Amino acid sequence: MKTELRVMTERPLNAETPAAALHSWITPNHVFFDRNQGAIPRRRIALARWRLSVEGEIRTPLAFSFDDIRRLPKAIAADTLECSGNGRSLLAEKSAGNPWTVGGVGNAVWGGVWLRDVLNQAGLKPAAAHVAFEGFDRPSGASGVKFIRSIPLEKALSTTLLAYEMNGEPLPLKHGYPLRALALGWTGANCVKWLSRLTVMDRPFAGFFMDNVYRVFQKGQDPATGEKVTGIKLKSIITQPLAGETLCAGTVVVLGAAYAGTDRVARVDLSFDGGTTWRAAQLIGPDEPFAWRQWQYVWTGAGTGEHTLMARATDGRGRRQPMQAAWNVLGYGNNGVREHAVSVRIV
Ligand SMILES: Nc1nc2c(c(=O)[nH]1)N[C@H]1C(S)=C(S)[C@@H](COP(=O)(O)O)O[C@H]1N2
Ligand SMILES: [Mo]
Repeated sequence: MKTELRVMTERPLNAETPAAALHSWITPNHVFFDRNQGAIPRRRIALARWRLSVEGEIRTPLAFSFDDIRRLPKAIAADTLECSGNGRSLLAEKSAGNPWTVGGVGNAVWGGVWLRDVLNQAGLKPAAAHVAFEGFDRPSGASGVKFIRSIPLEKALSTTLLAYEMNGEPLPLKHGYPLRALALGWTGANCVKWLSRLTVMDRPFAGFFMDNVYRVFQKGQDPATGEKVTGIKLKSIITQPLAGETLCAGTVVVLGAAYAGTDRVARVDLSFDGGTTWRAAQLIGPDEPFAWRQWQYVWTGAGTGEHTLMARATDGRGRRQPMQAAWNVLGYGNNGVREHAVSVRIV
């Protein structure tokens, strides 16, 4: 079984989790996908040197030491993190960017503090409306544009975590040591790693990583007018059997995971006939907000031949995963049922 990351680019490091390592509810840290716009810091910063500065539309500018952060009430949250471009290479029409298949996603239990506890210490001014996050990773390329991203204050004050632990371990260097943001249920781009500065603003941060990318737009459209990528889209993936596997006729256990960003997964249905008929899968395992839900279906009487397995999720509001994803220039949010179908041979 292949359980090593599939590296797409080395510099910066972009690598996806193999489908075979997406079986468990918790994605182990060593196979968790890597997505970087710039260089991963070479070594762990000394905690004594690290500071998180809080600036902007606040009453008291503050610089938190790591101990200051640790002294705040501890928060624990499960969160399935997905890169906005995950699934891009499975789209029927090509789009630019890293060729993710299914593995630009993972689930972890994160430990840290609520962002609201940090912001409340600084005291918000009435004009506060957005929070910008800046990391200390070195930007790549000659342009030297830093990965700075902002989220609306409402999200920042409700369900945004600043995490220093990932699955019970100190946050690994690659994943943002010592502290990263996690806008729970939102795509990875909203979860800045290696945090060094928070700036409270009266408007969204303007810059390359806000206005040129992480926007859903069509050919000929100005990217800045496209919708911002925020919540992770409703989606279901099949983790067993794997695409291209040869299986024995009889009973086949089909396993997968489904996720809905800030929503809950209400059901998952499977089709073995191209979407004509659907059969309900059983939801199994932990049921936590913002985290994926595992499911299984025991397929009895699987006959010989080529079969295509499709999984379709429905969220808590009754909305169904689309049969085909809505295309956009940068290939964000591919959650199509057909694009994620798995073909196997039964002998
Ligand atoms: N500082 C910083 N934070 C970042 C990035 C980055 O390049 N620099 N990449 C973002 C993107 S696009 C994603 S998908 C997630 C990936 O997190 P991971 O590498 O821990 O899986 O981190 C986000 N946070
Ligand atoms: Mo991403």
